[in-house]
Amino acid sequence: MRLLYLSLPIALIACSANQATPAAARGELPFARTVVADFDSPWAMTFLPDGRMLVTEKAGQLKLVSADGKQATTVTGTLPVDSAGQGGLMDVVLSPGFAQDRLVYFSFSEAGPGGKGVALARGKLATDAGQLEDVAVIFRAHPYVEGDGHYSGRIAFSSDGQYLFFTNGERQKFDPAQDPRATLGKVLRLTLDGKPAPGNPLAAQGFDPAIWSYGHRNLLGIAFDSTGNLWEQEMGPKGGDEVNLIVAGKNYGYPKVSNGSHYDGRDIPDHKPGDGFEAPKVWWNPSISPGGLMIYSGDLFPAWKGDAFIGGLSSRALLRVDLDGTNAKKGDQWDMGARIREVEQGPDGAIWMLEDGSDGSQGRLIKLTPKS
Ligand SMILES: [Ca+2]
Ligand SMILES: [Ca+2]
Repeated sequence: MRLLYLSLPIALIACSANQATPAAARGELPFARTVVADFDSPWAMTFLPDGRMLVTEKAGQLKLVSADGKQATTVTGTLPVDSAGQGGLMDVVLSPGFAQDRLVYFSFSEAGPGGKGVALARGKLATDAGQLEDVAVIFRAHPYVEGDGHYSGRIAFSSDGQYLFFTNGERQKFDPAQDPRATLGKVLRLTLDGKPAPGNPLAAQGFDPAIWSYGHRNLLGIAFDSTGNLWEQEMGPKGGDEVNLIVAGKNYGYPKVSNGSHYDGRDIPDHKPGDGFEAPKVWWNPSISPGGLMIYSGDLFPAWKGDAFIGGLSSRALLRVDLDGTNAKKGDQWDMGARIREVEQGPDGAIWMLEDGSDGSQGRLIKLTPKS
């Protein structure tokens, strides 16, 4: 009773201090937005060393975009993609040795024996950047299954440039995420040539030799921070979207455990200490539908250095997650009024986003800079 009495005036003071609504609650954004270009269902982007950009469009086009966004040409030499449902041309990332080897890695969905799956390919960007040469598929998820969902297909390179991490979604089939022989529902560690990396943590236990971690659902973002921690975000089931710290050999639980539940209403046991599964560092209920992940290392927004930025699809938001060593907690969630598919850091430290819609309808490339 005494505690309640004492706490009352403090609560009242807190209320009156908040009467001036914070900027975030008024919907004001702490950055300026510039619309740079417009695309047809863009999916991913990356910057070339000269400031130009490569942007993928889901239907299969790889666009080369001038640094000011005013000119966009189609890069020739890409592969045919199966663009249906969530599939299409997906991620695009430069080789760690791009300045010398000019290799570009990209992922896409394709039809094949058994159904459909996500493939990883690479090619050499011609000096004028208008053409990919010597394009070859270097890895395919397995097995291929029916359906057009949860391909994942995000690419990241280890900080030392030795390994390629590739995400394979569970294709809306649930159990493959726990199947040691399937690459579905996994984070994979490959060589730069797309082979299973030697020394992967579960190979000796009979897992597919490419597997680095398992028990994932739809992994649409993967990135290393400046100290070498590997972060991943995935679309979980209803109320269970996650940011995970990826540790070699660990089981992240799906579909056996999740802080969310199945979209058809069936329960999934929550993560709890000692259950043998890695719990997410951050999760969202209601769902945000994370579409892309970037870890900020620039100078334009010094307060956000080292933090993770996530594009939200159903949440139509840009989200910031505070990263501190191996800890993570929710930061900001800014309403963008459109599904955000991809987040990238520009050469000058600006934050760039791709909307998820079609040309002329929220398929825009937007640059975020500090308010002047
Ligand atoms: Ca990107
Ligand atoms: Ca649950």
